[in-house]
Amino acid sequence: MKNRKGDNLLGGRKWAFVGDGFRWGWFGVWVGVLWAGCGLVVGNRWAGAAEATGGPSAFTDQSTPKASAKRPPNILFILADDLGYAELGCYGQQKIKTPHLDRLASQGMRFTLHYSGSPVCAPSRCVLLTGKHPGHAAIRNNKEMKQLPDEVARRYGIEPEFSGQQPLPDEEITLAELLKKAGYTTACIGKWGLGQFGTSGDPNRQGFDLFYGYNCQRHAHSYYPAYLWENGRKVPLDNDPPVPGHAKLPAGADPNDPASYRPFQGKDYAPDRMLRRAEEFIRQNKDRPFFLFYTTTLVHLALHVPEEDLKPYLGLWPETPFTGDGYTPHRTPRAAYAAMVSRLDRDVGRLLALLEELGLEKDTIVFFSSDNGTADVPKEVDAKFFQSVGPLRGLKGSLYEGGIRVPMIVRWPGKIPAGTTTDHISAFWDIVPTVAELVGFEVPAGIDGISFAPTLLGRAQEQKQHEYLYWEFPGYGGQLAVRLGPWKGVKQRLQSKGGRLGSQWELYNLENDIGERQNLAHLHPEIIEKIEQIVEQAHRPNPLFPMIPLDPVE
Ligand SMILES: [Ca+2]
Repeated sequence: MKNRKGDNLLGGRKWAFVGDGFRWGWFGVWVGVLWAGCGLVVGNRWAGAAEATGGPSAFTDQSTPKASAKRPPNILFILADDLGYAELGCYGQQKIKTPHLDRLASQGMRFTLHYSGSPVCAPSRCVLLTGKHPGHAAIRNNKEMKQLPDEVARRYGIEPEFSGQQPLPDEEITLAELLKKAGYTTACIGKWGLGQFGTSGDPNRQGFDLFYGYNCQRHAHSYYPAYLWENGRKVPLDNDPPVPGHAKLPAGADPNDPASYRPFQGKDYAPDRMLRRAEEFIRQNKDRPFFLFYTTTLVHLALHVPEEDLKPYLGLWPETPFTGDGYTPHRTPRAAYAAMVSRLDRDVGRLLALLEELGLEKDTIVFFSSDNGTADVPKEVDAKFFQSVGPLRGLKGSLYEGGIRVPMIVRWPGKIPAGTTTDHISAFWDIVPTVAELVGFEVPAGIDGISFAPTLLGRAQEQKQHEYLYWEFPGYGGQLAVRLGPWKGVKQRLQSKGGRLGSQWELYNLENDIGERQNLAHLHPEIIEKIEQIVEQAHRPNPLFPMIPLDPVE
């Protein structure tokens, strides 16, 4: 089902209100506050569902397959890392093979206008898990902890260089906490980045029964580390010595000799471990509702991929060896990157095959997305060669479309029409209310998302719309972006001296300028004015992540 494109135009009826009491007299169209909650379903249909084995439940939709009548749907949310908008075949990729994800799209719904929570890792995940937009979220940048309390570092054996990121505060309510309350068994397997063990951001304190993988994002730069974590316990990996995430080819080493790169090839590949743990978790919980947040590190750098995955791409394209500085070197960076994307695809295929084997396909809603656009490091990732973000402008770290527009595929056999595409404009802050509506639990007050469950379930006419989408990002020079109907306002370099002296809004009409090439700001001062009002309304100061110049400088 394809939404009618015209419906998304500014001033069209679909542009409902997000904030309370926030009104536009836009083109004289008054659309009113059309809703007072985000797909809010009162009551907790599944409280205690884990205990209910086969008894009657409230989930009695006659169209539901028999197995589903017994249980609420599992949620498998697969979040790729740094996967660009056009790196999957089903999103137009020509060079890299992704058959499993293409098949997933053919069995579900593919979103063409879905946005991540931020152009970098940690804040994007915070937005996804809390349902608060980037001007309201607790975490707004990748902020590393300089030092953990000694007691915490000692108790868990955390090395100073892997102290983790700014912890998610206790008071934030995550999707995992909500699902746990609704009777789900919950796991995050992959990369965390929202606070070390023993802090308020400990995944076990944020609703996850099981955490397995990398806590610190810096630790995750190596795919051949010395260990991963299972909850607060280190699980040793067979990498002796472990491969670092960052290194240069040694002086004098021949960049064309494969042997020069051996030190950067480990033995025990972390994605293998994470996949196996995920399969184990699914098997262990096949008879009760589970939420698996599978946050694979693929396809984030470094360029670490096993030989067997690399082989199909070797010799296909001209290569310039990457010898450093940056992440670790690779002799064939194009082949390595393509292999990592295909490896991600293979791992997704394994998880889907397991659902099929266990007869859980119809009982499991599968989401697939990416936390931000393709990495902006041309010697390591040739985004131009791969056309990694298609016609979009910008890459990871940028609030142009290429940094934040991401793939989103959702499959629920028998519920979500197969092989469909939607241009519903949605973002990571919509995930909490969407899952809430699909599963049937109450969303916390004060979140910003709008459930896109109506779109998924083929009731697009009931779909409520965002009036605008707002991003602020204090990193990469400081940026703001607002999507308002077809319009996109972008402000860059806010924290440079030039920015403080008056960084200017750029304005693009995405309906006919998807590449954000033609700045129309000078022609539409009235839209710039609206955008500035939105910034004023949407931005809420966060002392940990000051947004200069919106927040007063100390
Ligand atoms: Ca990322």
